[in-house]
Amino acid sequence: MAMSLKAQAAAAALKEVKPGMKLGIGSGSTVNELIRLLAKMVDDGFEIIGVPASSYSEALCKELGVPLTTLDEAPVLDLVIDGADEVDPQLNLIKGGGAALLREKIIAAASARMLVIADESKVVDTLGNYPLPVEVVPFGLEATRQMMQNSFDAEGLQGEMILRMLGEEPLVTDNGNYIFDCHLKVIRDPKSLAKRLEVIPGVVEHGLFIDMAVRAYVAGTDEIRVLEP
Ligand code: DER
Repeated sequence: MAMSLKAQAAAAALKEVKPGMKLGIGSGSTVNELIRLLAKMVDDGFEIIGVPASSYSEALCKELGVPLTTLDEAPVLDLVIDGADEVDPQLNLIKGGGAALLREKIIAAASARMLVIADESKVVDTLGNYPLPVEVVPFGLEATRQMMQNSFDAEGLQGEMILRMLGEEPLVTDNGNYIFDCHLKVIRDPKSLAKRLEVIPGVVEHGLFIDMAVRAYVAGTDEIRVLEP
């Protein structure tokens, strides 16, 4: 059976994984394909140790036998491979669709290199059509919302902020926080917006990954493209 686009992108990125590497493993459905392929390599004797970026990735790695450690045991990683919700030409990303953005960014920052794996639907000219996830502390939520709105206004951005729900309750991340999904449509200056969000006390982290990814493996219907900034 032909490999899915996500699996093809994952297989291409896995060529950069060398035996004995400490590998950051992101989160999401494309990363799940990576984990499945990685588990087959481990079954064939490939030596690797992974640090998962979400409880979902951790559970799948454990289920399939991918050896794991923690960032406390391995604070410097050789490589991280992760998905994205949007990828622009500079390889700036929007991430967080799966609510794992804080751990994903911590692991990406601890990794020497970050690779992105995605199908071609994620590639955009300008970030923002995908709602920007922002992880916030539950305390003072409405004050934080107002400060975020001020940041958007200062950037000339319009957009609704929607508290991400899980059923009837706000979704709680692996770190005990909430997420606002910000429907900004077009983010002309992601770096500037990132800086404005980072100074808001109630903002824990945002889903703009700026100047972090060094290569993206993008699976299209008839080819794998390798994008670099
Ligand atoms: O939530 C995340 O950051 C995921 O990596 C997301 O950006 C990609 O998820 P997908 O591979 O399921 O599309």
